[in-house]
Amino acid sequence: MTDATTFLAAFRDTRRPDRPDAVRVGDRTASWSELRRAAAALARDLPDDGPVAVCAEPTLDTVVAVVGCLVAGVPVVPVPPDAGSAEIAHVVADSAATCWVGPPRDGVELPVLALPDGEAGSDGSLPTPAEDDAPAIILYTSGTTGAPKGVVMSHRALRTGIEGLADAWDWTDADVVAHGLPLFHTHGLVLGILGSLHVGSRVVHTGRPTPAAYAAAGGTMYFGVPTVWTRIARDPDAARALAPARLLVSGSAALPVPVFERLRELTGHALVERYGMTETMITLSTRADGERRPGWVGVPVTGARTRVRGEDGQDVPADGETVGRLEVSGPMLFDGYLNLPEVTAEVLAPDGWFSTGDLATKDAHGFHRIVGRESVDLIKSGGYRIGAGEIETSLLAVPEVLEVAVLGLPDEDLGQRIVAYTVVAPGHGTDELAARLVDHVADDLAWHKRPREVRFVETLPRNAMGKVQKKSLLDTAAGAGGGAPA
Ligand code: MLC
Ligand code: AMP
Repeated sequence: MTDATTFLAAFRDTRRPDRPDAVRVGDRTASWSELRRAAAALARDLPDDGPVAVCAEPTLDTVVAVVGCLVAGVPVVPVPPDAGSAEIAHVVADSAATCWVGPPRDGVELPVLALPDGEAGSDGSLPTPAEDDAPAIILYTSGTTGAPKGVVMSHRALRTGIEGLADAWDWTDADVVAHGLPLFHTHGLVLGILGSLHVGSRVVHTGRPTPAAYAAAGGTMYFGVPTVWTRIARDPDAARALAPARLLVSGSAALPVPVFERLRELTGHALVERYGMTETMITLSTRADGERRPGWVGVPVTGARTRVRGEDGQDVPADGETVGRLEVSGPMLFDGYLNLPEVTAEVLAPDGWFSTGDLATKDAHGFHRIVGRESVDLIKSGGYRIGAGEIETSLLAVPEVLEVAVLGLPDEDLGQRIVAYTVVAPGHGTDELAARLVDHVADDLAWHKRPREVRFVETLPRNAMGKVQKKSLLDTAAGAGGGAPA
């Protein structure tokens, strides 16, 4: 079956002419037929009794592994290649993964499944597609507290999410998608790679998302997080090289208005900004054929619905100013957090409305602006979602650390940078300890979750109940030139 209601429809459709350079990752390229044969060969070898963990390095092998799982109907768990010991142990245990694809890792006891040598013995015939509602992928993402949660996305959620974007962006098989984002999150993996295989566009993964690599990628559609766009805006030659593209798209965090304006000057493009979450795919976007308004993330994509609710549980006026809690619904939403039905029930109502935790406003034309997050404990740094709680837990395991409060302070490059306010015994607050704390988080959780700064303080501000007053720390940081969060 290769009809359009199957995820990865274009890639599955053997009637389409082959594309010799369908997927490029770094310096390796695969045609659709090569990828089909490699994925089919892997699918044949996969266990059918549980999720498969894939070490999601930015390589063509990762693409083969993920696509092999999807066509086999076996849920895939992309694991950040920089994941530290505690994080990797959690993801492997929580997902109940039955095998591991990728370079062996210390502490991972699972059987390692090697990718088949070449496309050995495979004619590229893909297995019968999984049911639309079957789980396709489990993406681990941070909450305000605790270890990352497994977000279960069905084939239907991925397919309808991509179809909404194809409509919003006029995304077709004539496009070449270019990006250099990680292959363990929605943005880089699901949209960039799998989205291209569904729509039929070529995709070029640039390795690291440097301005020079974007300039050389020859894309018609570029995907980037705001940090990537900020760096391109500071490199006028690289930015000008993007002028021939059709669409430049920003998402995963707020795009600063000055960056939008600077890129308009340099590239002639008003960036498309879109809003999404791991749990929801992309639900809001400005459109290829519509208004692009700096600081605003546009209108619901096809299939998605939104509402902005006030304290009283009612819709706030659609006046473009009144702020409320953003809720979304649609077929692109997740099924729930793995093993966490109660946590799921707190955010996903039985009628399908999901509480995003973001604060937003909507205008009379249905345009949305994201104003911020309800909780200061969810940090967005370089487009990565990081929970303050998981970093605090990790740091408290270091014997010298008596108390700690982690905050996201405004940062021109990363949007927010992770700062750990740390109380240690007198005399222990040295540069050596600060460096050791940063390394500890990188080794325990992930390189991209490491604090960028450790500030030693004598005490943390607490209220009468003993709860740390993070807003007060933010205000003090702003007064000291650290800036208030946007
Ligand atoms: C990188 N470095 C490492 C390392 N990784 N060193 C040791 N160990 C590791 N594991 C080094 C690099 O070589 C480099 O050194 C330096 O660290 C900085 O590297 P960088 O790649 O520039 O990283 P950094 O500045 O930290 O990150 C910026 C960034 C990154 C934008 C590249 O934050 C990023 O990839 N963000 C994307 C996050 C994302 O995809 N979010 C989507 C979530 S899904 P040197 O010496 O070479 O400079 C979602 C849904 C939606 O949100 O709406 O899309
Ligand atoms: P993640 O689960 O990593 O996708 O993170 C989702 C969060 O990223 C959302 O809840 C928002 O806080 C933030 N986000 C994503 N896109 C945007 C955007 N265009 N503008 C502002 N915030 C965004």
